[in-house]
Amino acid sequence: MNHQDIYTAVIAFGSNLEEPARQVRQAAATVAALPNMVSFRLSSLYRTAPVGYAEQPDFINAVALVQTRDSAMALLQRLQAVEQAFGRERTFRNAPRTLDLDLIDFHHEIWQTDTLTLPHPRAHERGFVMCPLAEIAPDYVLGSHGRAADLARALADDGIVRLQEETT
Ligand code: PH2
Ligand code: MG
Ligand code: MG
Repeated sequence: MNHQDIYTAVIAFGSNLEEPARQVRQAAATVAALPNMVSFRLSSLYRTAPVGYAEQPDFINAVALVQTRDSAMALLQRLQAVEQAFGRERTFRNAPRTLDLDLIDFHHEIWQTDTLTLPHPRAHERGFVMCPLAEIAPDYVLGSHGRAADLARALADDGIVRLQEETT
């Protein structure tokens, strides 16, 4: 990995415990300040109905489009360390969480390993990822699934509400 190179990545933020909007804002500030981060652009925050395991509070979700000098694995490890620092406990799949940071895409690389699948295998069917991504990068192409804006349009009424700045 040549450290001069700069890579574009998409990171998804989610929280539904312990003041989720605060968790997401603080996590975004932490990720923006990570080593090797060259630029960081955060979407609005969205209130979203839980997908998967339904008997849990609504989520706050957001997406960041970043540029980094990290490799995909280096960035993933840093994101997992941030999750740990925010008190993430892994109980069961889709369980409520103080902070979930998902690497959605990394420079359009394709990965199929035990530790990393890129692009994220379910992101294209999740409005809580595609709507915020479409807000900041409508033309971003996610693997074979197409443009963020087109994916988001089909998912936009899945219980996803953009928060007003002043009420969050
Ligand atoms: N994350 C999940 C499962 N379900 N639903 C919403 N609305 N937002 C999430 O971030 C989310 C979810 C697994 O990571
Ligand atoms: Mg997730
Ligand atoms: Mg995750």
